[in-house]
Amino acid sequence: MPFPSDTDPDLEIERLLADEFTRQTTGLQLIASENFTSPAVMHAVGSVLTNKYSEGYPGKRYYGGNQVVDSIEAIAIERVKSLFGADHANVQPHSGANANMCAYQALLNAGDTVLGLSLDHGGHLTHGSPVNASGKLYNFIPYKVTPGDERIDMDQVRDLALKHRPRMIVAGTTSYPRRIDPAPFRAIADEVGAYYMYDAAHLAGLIAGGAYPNPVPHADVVTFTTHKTLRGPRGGCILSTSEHAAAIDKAVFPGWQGGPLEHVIAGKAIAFREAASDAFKAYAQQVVANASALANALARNGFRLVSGGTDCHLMVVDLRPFDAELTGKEAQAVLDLAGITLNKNTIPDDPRSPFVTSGVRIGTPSVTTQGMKEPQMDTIADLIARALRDRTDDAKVAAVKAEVAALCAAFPAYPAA
Ligand code: DSN
Repeated sequence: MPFPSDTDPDLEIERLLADEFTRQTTGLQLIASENFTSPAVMHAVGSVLTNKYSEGYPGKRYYGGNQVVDSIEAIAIERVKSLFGADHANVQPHSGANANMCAYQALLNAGDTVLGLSLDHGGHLTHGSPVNASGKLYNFIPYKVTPGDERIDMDQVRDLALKHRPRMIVAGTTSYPRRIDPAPFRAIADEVGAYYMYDAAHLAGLIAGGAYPNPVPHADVVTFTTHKTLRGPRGGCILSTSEHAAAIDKAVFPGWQGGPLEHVIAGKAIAFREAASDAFKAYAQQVVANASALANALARNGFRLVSGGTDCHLMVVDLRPFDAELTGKEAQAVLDLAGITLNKNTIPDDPRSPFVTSGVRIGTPSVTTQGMKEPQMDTIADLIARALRDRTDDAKVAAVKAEVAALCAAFPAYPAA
C-alpha cells in the first residue's frame, strides 16, 4: 500500500484513508477529471518538501535553504516545456482555477471583455460564470454549442468577437466531448486583436500523449491541471510564449499566490517525465479508444450521447431517452450504491437545474490507467444500464456492485498495494 499506516497516533484519519483507498480501488472511477497518479508522485507529495517555504522562483527566493527546491522546480519547468513545446512555464499554480485567474491577471485589466464557452455548454466556472470571481472581475461574453449538432460553432465565436471586440478569447472545456481545433481560435483572436488563452485542464494528458491537438503553438497562454488526464498530482500549470513570461510569473507570485507547494511541484516533475514516455502515449490513445467504445456501448443500451459521441476522454450522456423520469442526480446516487462513481452533468439547454440535471458525465482516464480496454467498456456500459434500470431493486443493485468489485480486482489500480 502506498500510504504509511501508523502516522496518525489516534488512527482516525488513517482509518478514513484506508476507507478511501478501498472505495477508489474496489469501485469504477468514471469521473472524467480524476485519475490514479503513480506511487512515485504520491511519494513526492508526501515528502519533506511540504515543510519548506520558497516564495519566489529558482535562484530568486525570499527565504534561505532553497538549494534543493530550486533544482526540483527548475527540473519541473524544463520537463513541462519540453513535453508541450512551450517557451515558458510556471509550475506554481495550486490549481487550474488559480492558473486561469493568474493568466487573466497577467493579460487583462478589470472590466475587460472576454469570450468563453458557457459553463452549461461545457465550459468552466472560471470562464466567466457569474458566481465566480472571473465573472465578477471581467466582462465575459459566453459562446455556446450549436443546438443542432451540439458542437462549438466557430461562426458564432467569430460573430461575437467582431461584435464585442474582446481583449481575450478563451478556448477549452470541462464537459465537451469533441475535438477542438486550436487554429481557428487564433485566426479569430488575430482578426479582432485579442489574446488567445486555452484552458487544457481536461486535455493535457491527451495532448502530451499525442491523442489530441496541441494548442501551445497557437495560443498566447495555455493553462492546465496536472491531475486529470495527465495523471500527476493535484495542481495547476501555465505555459506561455516568451513575450508573456514575466507577466505570468508576476501574476502567480506575488499576484495571486504566496508560497508554492514544492512537494506538489516535485510530483509534477515526476508526472511530466512519466507523460513523456512511450507507455504514456499508448495510454493516451487507449483513453480515447476506450471512451469511444464506452459511448458506443451506452448508445446500444438506449442512452443518447451529447453531440453523438466523443473524440476525447469523456462523454456527456443524456439520460432521457433511456428513462424520461431518471435525472442525473438520481443516476449519480444509484450508481454510487453500485460502486460506480461519476457525476451528474447538465446537457446543453438542460430543462432541469444544475443540481438535478438530465445527464451524467463519464470519463475513461482512471479505468484506462487500470489497464482496461474495449471489452471492459462494453461490460461497464452494461453494468451502468442494469443498475439504472433496476434501481428500485436493492438486490439487483448489490449484484451489480459485486460485479464491479470483481472487475476492479482483475484490473487493480495499484497492483503492488
Ligand atoms: N472539477 C473539474 C471537473 O470535474 O471538470 C473542473 O474544475
